Formats: sequence, C-alpha cells, structure tokens
Amino acid sequence: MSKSIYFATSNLNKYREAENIIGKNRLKLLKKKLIEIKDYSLENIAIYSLKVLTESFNEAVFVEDSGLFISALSDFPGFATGYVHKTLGNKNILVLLEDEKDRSAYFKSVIAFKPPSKGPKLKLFVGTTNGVIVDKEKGTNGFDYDPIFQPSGSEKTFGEMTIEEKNKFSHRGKALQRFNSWLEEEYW
Ligand code: ITT
Repeated sequence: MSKSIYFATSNLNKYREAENIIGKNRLKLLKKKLIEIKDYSLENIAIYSLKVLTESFNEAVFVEDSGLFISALSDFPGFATGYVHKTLGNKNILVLLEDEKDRSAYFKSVIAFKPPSKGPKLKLFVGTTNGVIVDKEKGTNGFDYDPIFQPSGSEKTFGEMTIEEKNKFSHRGKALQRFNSWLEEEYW
C-alpha cells in the first residue's frame, strides 16, 4: 500500500479534517489557491477548479468546494461563502439575522477527484448538513462560520467540537466518508 492522493487546498483546517478520515499516510497536501468560477452550483465550481488544476498536475488529486446556505436570507451566502466571511464576518451575519425566527441553514460540500490520466474519470462526492445559525458565537475550535453553526442532532456548534466530532456531523465529514468508502472499494 504505497498509493497516496493529493488534496489541493489553501485551507489547512479543511486538510486536517480530511486527514482525520482518509489517514495521514494516504494524504498529501498541495497547498494552493484554486481558480474558482462564480456559479450557483458547487459541483460546477469544484469540477472547473479540478479541471484547471489537472491541466498541469498529473497526480491523483481532489479539491473540495463548500458553502453555507441560510434560509431567511434566500440561501445567501451560497457560492460567495468564503468572500462573505472575509467581508461581513460572523458578527454581521448575526446582525442580519437579528429578530429572525427562522434560523435554519445548511452547509454543503462537494469533493471532485481525478485519478492520474490513465485512471477512471472524475468522481464527485457530496455531503450536506442541516442546522441552525445560533444567536451568538460559541466555541473557538474550527474556522470561519464554525462558532455560529449548530448541526441538527447536536447541542454544540461546530466551534465547540473536536475535529472527530465535527466530522461525524459535518457536510465535509459526510462527503469525505463517501469518498473514503469509494477509495477503499475501488481505488487503493
Ligand atoms: P480552498 O482553498 O480549498 O478553496 P476555501 O476556504 O477557500 O479553501 P471554499 O472555496 O470551499 O474553501 O470556501 C468555502 C468557505 O465556506 C470557507 O472559506 C469558509 O468560509 C466556509 N466554510 C466551508 N466549510 C466550513 C466549515 O466546515 N466551517 C466553517 N466554515 C466553512
């Protein structure tokens, strides 16, 4: 068992979550800011990023694109989730939702994987997690929206969870589990 795969990302928090599921020995980091198109479909964004990346990188590699969709804000921030965190941040998201009764939101994660050129075609793995935006930040673990998102079935926000706990509930954890099962059955 000497095969390994690259995870191309600029986000080390995402990488640590992936390591926890796929295993440190099998994963390598390709630290890179990917080219991302603006599109309502996270699938299209992930496929495009991977396509551009694999024009010049010919190893087994995956990318992961994710987004937060808040019901009361008509699914904002969606494909602009990263940008909105950098600009508005959690505090202003909470202000936008002040006095709002419907706190429901979901996270979605799409993994796009491409084996080296002679292998099978591109594969997609998706995970979604429903939950609520809490009324104040809770916890200091994780990154970005983690302190304000509480998944259904938990009393904790992602910000109050360890990586192992978050992976059991999270959109990325679910997509990674599906990817990992496929790797075990079809790839390694
Ligand atoms: P890449 O280099 O892999 O693209 P990124 O952080 O820019 O890393 P995305 O383009 O997928 O990742 O942006 C999604 C944004 O959504 C991300 O920057 C966070 O702000 C937010 N997000 C996604 N998953 C999250 C999670 O599990 N916890 C908190 N915020 C999350």
